[in-house]
Amino acid sequence: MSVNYSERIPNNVGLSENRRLQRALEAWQPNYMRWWQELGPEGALDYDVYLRTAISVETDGWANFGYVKMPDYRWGIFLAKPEEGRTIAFGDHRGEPAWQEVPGEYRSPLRRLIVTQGDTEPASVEQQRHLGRTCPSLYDLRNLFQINVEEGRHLWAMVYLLHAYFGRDGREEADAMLERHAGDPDKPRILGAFNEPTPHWLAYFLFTYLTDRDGKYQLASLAESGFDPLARTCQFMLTEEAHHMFVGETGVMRILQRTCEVMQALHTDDPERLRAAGVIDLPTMQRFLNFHYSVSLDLFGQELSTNGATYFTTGLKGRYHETRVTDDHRLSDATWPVAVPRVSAIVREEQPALLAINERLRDDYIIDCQRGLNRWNKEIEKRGVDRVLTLPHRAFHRRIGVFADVHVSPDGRIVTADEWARQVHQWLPTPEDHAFVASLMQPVTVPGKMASWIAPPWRGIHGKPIAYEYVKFHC
Ligand code: BYC
Ligand code: FE
Ligand code: FE
Repeated sequence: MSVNYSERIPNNVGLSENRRLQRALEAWQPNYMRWWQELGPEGALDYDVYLRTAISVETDGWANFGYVKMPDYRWGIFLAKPEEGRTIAFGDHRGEPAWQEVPGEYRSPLRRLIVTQGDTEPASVEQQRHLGRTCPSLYDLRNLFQINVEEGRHLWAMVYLLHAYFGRDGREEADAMLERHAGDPDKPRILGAFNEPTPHWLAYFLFTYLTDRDGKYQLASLAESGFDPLARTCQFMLTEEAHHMFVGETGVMRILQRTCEVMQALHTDDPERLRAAGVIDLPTMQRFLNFHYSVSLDLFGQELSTNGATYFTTGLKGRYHETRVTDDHRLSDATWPVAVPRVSAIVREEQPALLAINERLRDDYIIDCQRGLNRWNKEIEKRGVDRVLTLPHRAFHRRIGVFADVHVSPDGRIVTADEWARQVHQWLPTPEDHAFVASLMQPVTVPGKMASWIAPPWRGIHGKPIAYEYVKFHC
């Protein structure tokens, strides 16, 4: 399963044995490169970046580190090793051999899933393209670029499936991936969170903690797919996702450490004084957390979804760790508790588990999000500060599903439009919050130096010191 790097498109799928497919992907490649040049990291085409490149899909020794100019990054096609005799783990086809070709009757929903997944990858690169201009350190800049090239590769992963298995429609969908753009009013990205701006590094760290984590849960569900090439692709993508969430979790942690340090030094929790000292106060952190969490919850779709039920029943998309769940894996009679707004309160009602597939995945996601919050709160406590960050209620600030039409406070009360309007500035980032955070974003590009608002990481990358020159600019 080692990757062949002698070809124009590195791969471990024997691309050279399928000339037609190889030619089709080689024809898409220049369009991708043009897109990267126009909408990839701004002004960074010529930087030498200390990047990790996958060289094998084995767990040991699968990466190579070295300076690379991003346009020279070897984007390619890597699938996890096939599992001998793999069978479909859920739905109507449970127990049947996994599909190596697209089942004709499921062609359209399968394509839709792959397109939706693929669309998010270049979207995130577009959203993050201006951040390089305001990096808090070279260490952070390098991690941003590492994530960007990997999201680019995730696009390649989905484009490969479209080209290899969906003929002409697939090629058209692959082209359209480079035509929709994050936040474009005429041709937006498919899912809401991927049209939101990522205007500064606080938004970016919360995005990689919360929105990349949706990626983890969606990819894990697709890694259960009865369509084996999709399952194997997503399994490999998941190994890269872990690093994206690490960047988010440690980024937020380092901001909190710095803030708490200054709170202790100045003996104050007054946001104005803390802001004047160049750190981000905790209420502001909470408001940004509220925003990114709520838009990420929307990514799981409606609480009750016939799409979700169909994906499951037909074996296209499973649950998180499907094979570890102990039930019939068909959900014919099972129920699942789903939160819904009733006259004056939010209550849980038992609903058919099949329809509640999206909600169940959201439940798994929420539990996982809370783990990082616990670690952040422990750090805040350790530094002698008496305040915690909390995840807002799942119904807070939602645009998709049953809560889209009600106003709900972060603590889960249904409130009137008036109360919402009066309080929203305490719950979600205000224009002033954005302006303040943006004002902190002065680039720091001296090796080992950090911006005022963030603590240094506890170690460097791949055994290198924190003060290593992770990015070389040549100017
Ligand atoms: N915004 O029946 P429903 C990642 C639409 S992140 C806008 O509930 P379904 C990454 C929905 O499409 C992982 N529209 O939908 C992270 C449907 O449209 P139609 C991305 C939305 O299909 C960071 C309608 O509402 N991967 O990898 O059950 C950086 C009815 O809804 C939204 C995937 O999402 C929304 N938030 O569930 C880089 C996996 N939510 O049919 C990368 C693939 C729903 O009425 N996608 N709608 O036109 C899926 O599995 C499903 O499409 C969804 C939606 C879970 C997203
Ligand atoms: Fe990704
Ligand atoms: Fe990611």
